[in-house]
Order: sequence, then structure tokens, then C-alpha cells
Amino acid sequence: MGTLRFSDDDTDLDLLYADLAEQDLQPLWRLQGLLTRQPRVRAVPYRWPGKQLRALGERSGRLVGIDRGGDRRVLACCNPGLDGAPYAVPTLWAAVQYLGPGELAPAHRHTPAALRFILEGSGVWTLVDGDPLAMAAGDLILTPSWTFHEHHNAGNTPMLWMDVLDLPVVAALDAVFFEEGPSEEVERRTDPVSRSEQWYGSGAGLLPRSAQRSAPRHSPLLAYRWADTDRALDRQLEATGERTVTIVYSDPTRGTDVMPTMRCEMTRVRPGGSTPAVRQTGSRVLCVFRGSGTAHIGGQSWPLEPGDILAVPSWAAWHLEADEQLDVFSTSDAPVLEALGLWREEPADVR
Ligand code: GTQ
Ligand code: FE2
Repeated sequence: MGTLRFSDDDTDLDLLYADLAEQDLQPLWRLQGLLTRQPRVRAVPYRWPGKQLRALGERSGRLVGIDRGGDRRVLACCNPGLDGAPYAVPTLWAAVQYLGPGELAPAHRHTPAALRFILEGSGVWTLVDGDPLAMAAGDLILTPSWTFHEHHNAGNTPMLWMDVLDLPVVAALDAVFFEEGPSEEVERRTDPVSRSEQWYGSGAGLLPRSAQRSAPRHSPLLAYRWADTDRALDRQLEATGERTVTIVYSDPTRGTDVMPTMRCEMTRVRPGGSTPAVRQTGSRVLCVFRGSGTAHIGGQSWPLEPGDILAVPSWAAWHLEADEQLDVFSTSDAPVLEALGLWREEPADVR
């Protein structure tokens, strides 16, 4: 009862404003900042240094166990422009997850979709609806919406990876559901090749005759291996003769994005090269895999090291420069903007 009450020196108008508030109505003629000429973006360009993420992940590993209920040892990147919301950008959750030797993060599922980009190590398996996906540095692993997933470390070294979820989008749509997995522990399988890769991971254009084309909204291939990504980057760089190239991870059956809400890309920049400066609608999270250089985002610059996570807010001009050869993974909400007819991109003049 009673929303924001506007006031005015004119008595009749002031009484109108009182009655509007009483009826939970607001006059558009007094509202500002709704239809802005350009996106009015609260998120700020930002970098979380990889060294800090690693050190704090390790400290959490020493102090915080993984128990039923807690389930995940995760540090969420919080954009300082978002008033304490645990989101890297308004549409994406980005976090580092740390799992020690022998540890198990038990099964659950949720409607927000997740992906993992592995920063270092190997020896962890993620089971997606029971299919065991090995995780190693440079791999991209998908856990699509409402698939059960659990992580177990079968090796003897800790592992660290980046999680990205479309949680803020699903939350904005009031469509978050969550469910714990069965409480009996399932077999901690460590198959060298997942079923998903047996069927869909043999290489470009080689699909099972029974490939499902219709039902799933996500790629049936759930693991994209670094060796394949690395080779594709080198070949496409050679083909173009440029000093930078970006590949898009795609659903092998349809050529679309890997999941309906998130686009995944990997950019390679040769030493001394630079990506074109652009601004785009929608938000992006970058994660430095290898190399060094500089990120320029919305007028700010950061030196880059492996493990750094960066936020690129909507419509901020951005580009990357390489010192040593630079490999940067990125996730954006571009499929959502494209589906809604809201995608815009233009070259940005920054020099
Ligand atoms: O690994 O299942 O960063 O459920 C946030 C929520 C990771 C996970 C996150 C999750 C997970
Ligand atoms: Fe999860």
C-alpha cells in the first residue's frame, strides 16, 4: 500500500500524487532514467587477479570442508558496481572452485546452467547425469540446466577452475529450482572418455547416425578438450594470417551456442598483436588461460596473468593486447541478446 509518493507545490497536483501513491501508481512524467539513450550500466570494468583467487581458494581449502548442505567450495566474483550482489556482471555468476585430493562435491541439479573452465591441474571428474567427464587444464566442461552434477578429485593434487552460471538471468525470470541428488554415494567413476565424447567428440562433422537434433537445448558434447581448442586456434590463425583469432565453442549437431544462455569463446593473440576494439550489448566474463598482456576495458587497463578473471560490462569498449602469446577464455550472454533481438556491436575508437 502506497508506493513512492511524489509531491508538488500545486495543491491539486499534490493531492493527485498522494492518491496515486495510495493506489500503487506512479506518473511516468515524474520518472527519469527509464528510457536512456544508451544502456545505463551499473557494473564496472573489473579484474580479479589470478594470484589472489588461487591463494584464497587454497586458504578456503584448508579452513572449510565440503559437507552435505554446503556442497561447493566456491568464491564468487562480486562486481563492485552491483551493490553487493554476488555476480561478476548483471547476467553471469563467475567463481573459482577449489577441490582438494580425495574430496567429493556431492550431486545436485538446478535450472541455472553452468560451465567450468579449468585453470590448472587434472584428476577431477565431473559426473553429468552419471557420465564421467575428466577435467584438465584448458578444458571446457558443460553442466546444462537441470542435469545432475557432482565433482570428485581422484588425484593427489588440488584443482582450481572457474565456474560460470547464468544464475542471475534465471533468477530474474523467477525460474530457479534446485534439488539435491540421491543421498547414497554413487560410484566415483574415472572413465578416460565420457559417453558424451564417445558419441559426439570424434571430430568435426562426424556425428552418430542417430544424432538427436530436436529435443535438447544444449550441446550433447559436454567436454571441449584443450588439445582440440589449441589446434583449432593455431590452424585458424594460420589460415587468416592475422595476429588474433577467436573461436566459438559450438553444439556439433546444430552449430549453435553450447547452451541457450551462454556463448563460450577462446581468443588467441600472438605476441605484439591486439584484438579489435569493440563495444557490444550484453555482459562478458574473461578468464586468462595462458600468456601475458594487457586488457583495456571501458577506459581502464590491467596487466594480465594466467588465472585472472575480468568483467566486461555491456557497451564498454574493450580489447586485449598480447606480450607473450595470450589465450583468453570468455563467456557472454550473447545468445540471450540475440534471441531477443537486442544484440548490437560496433567498432570502438579507443586509440
Ligand atoms: O559446482 O555445482 O560456482 O552449484 C555455483 C553453484 C558451482 C557447482 C558454483 C554450483 C556450482
Ligand atoms: Fe551446481
